[in-house]
Amino acid sequence: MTAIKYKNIYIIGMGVSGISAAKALSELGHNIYIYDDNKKFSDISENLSNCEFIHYDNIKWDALDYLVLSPGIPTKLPKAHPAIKYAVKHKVKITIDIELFLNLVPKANIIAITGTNGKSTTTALINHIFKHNGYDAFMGGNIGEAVFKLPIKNNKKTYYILELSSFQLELIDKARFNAAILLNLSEDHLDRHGNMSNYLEAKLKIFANQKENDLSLINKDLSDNKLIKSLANQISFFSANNLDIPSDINIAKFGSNENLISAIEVAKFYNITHLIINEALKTYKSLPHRLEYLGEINNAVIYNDSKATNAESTKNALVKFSNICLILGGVAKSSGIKSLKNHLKNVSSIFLIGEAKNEFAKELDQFNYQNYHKASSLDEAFKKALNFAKNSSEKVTILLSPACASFDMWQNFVERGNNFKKLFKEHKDGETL
Ligand code: UMA
Repeated sequence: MTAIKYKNIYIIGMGVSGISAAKALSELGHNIYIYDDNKKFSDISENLSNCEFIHYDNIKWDALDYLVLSPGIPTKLPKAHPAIKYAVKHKVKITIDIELFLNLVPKANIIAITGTNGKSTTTALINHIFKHNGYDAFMGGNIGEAVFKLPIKNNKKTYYILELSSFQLELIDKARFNAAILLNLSEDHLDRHGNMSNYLEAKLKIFANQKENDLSLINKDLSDNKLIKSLANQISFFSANNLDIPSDINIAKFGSNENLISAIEVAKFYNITHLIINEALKTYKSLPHRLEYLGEINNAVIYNDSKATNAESTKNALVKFSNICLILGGVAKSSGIKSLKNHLKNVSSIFLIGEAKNEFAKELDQFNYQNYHKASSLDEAFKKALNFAKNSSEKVTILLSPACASFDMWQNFVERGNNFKKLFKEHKDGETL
């Protein structure tokens, strides 16, 4: 352990990342102060021994070394968190759990994955291939496992495979990633970044501290972008069209060719053979809520793609099936569903739910797509979709792929997906009664 021994660290946000950072860093001997704007956390110190819960107006800023922000805390937009002003005034370094964790493991191999869609699948796939090859691999980050929940192993034989969001990358300063991937880019999180150029700039921090022999992979589709062109001699492009794997491997479970090809490139970079890679691809199982196969009811095959929180992600799902009954809606992203316009030929009917339903109905009218129906809940939409399937002479794919955030009805996409799975189970059980 080097730079951060026995520091005074102030952690704001007591979610998954804040709590695990507070626990791990206090166990390492640092002085930890914590805070969360949500009053329900004010007695959290009782569970976090040695961590003092204190408001940012009352803490001694001059004595602090770090302000650690949870990824969900805005640094600029829509409105910078008030603690940031204090940190700037008192020259306290503003950072993120990822950076502090990586300070502790400088000898380990760090592989980082970002992009708008497919990050979790690519992260899980790389982890699966590495484990299959016998490597000591751990995955974490935006995928849901905060880095400070992972074991701290500072040696060359350890591989950390990290999914990183633009919120996390925004606060990266010195962390170096030995292999880094930018999978793709489409409109998302503009409430936090303001515009696409800022969003891309945050994502490109994944390459900022790389050295000559590190692997820097970017999707070739982005090669015309000005910011990316300026990096051209330091990066390699991968193309989603160059897929070379045995034909008996079902590629739908990888979400997209981008995920699959970039994961294979990383595995090859770390000397994993084709034989091992292909074996691992065969045994890989898709993650929950990402084109997750649930089963069949009567004439319908049902998939849960609750993780599709933007239209680009839903578009990826639509190209994989035919005769689709699509459940769409929630809290719309600023770009709405315009990227679905040319991908509705496989969609037989759409059931609209949530806050976005009227807005999406208008968009569908503009696309001249008429076979849509509004539903008051996910439950009603699913019932209507099952009914549609019953009356169809061909097999139907019922797909929950909402192209929206979930906050109007659920806490997050996981809760939305779990509710859908529960509905599936109830109807399935009903069928077999
Ligand atoms: N809070 C404040 N003040 C604020 C805002 C939030 O005190 O102004 C508090 C909340 O009251 C809450 C805590 O901060 O108690 C939540 O912090 P958080 O939103 O950063 O959530 P965590 O539970 O720490 O989860 C974070 C990531 N969340 C976000 O980026 C929003 C998780 O990504 C990540 O899995 C986890 O760290 C572990 O690394 C989730 C996500 O939605 C999956 N990511 C976005 C995405 O994928 O699109 C980027």
